[in-house]
Amino acid sequence: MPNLTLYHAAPSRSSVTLWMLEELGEPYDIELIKLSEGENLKPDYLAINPMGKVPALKHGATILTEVAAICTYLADAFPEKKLNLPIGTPRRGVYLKWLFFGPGCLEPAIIDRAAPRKEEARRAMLGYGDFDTTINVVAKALEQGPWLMGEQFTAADVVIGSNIRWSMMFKLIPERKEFLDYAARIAARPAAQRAEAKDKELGAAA
Ligand SMILES: N[C@@H](CCC(=O)N[C@@H](CS)C(=O)NCC(=O)O)C(=O)O
Repeated sequence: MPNLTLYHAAPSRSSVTLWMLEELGEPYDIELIKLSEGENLKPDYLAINPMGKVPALKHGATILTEVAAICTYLADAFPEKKLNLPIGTPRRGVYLKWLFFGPGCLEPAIIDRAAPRKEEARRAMLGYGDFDTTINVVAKALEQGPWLMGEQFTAADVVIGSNIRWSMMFKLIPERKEFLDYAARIAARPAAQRAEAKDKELGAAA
């Protein structure tokens, strides 16, 4: 029986962790949570994630939540898969920066742009500052490529790459060459294709 179980709704933010698991290539189980039926708010699931959100990951006796934390954790737990920059690697700091930049800056910048607040917050109050700066910072980091950390594809690309992909799909970010090329490179990855196909199948069955 696989030691890894993903609590997942297809498609949703947990699809990012599904992709990460496919990149990892370790066996895993999926426990589907039907958001439309409020299964995420039932006591059984709240015992797993009291936030009532997917994803959650069970690894042995460890349960953790939050997309970027799960991706960071998996990359570190299976270092032989080379999806992390291990402790002691000088550029691990930059790698961690991108893992935190996803949920801390890029995602909130995109969501705030898509669903603006009635009263705009001051730039200094927002962790991401402003949308244009955030987008420019990511575009600059992708200028050289192929991946955020250069030649090595890492968990940071799963986190940031997922944000870029869905926000391009919904036309929430500018169609810059850096993003188009990055999204095309991601789309060509067999693990991303497997995760997408699995999600379609699970979504259709639900
Ligand atoms: N900060 C969380 C966000 C997770 C999240 O918002 N998940 C959505 C699916 S896209 C969810 O579970 N929504 C159900 C609900 O809020 O009722 C993470 O990064 O894992």
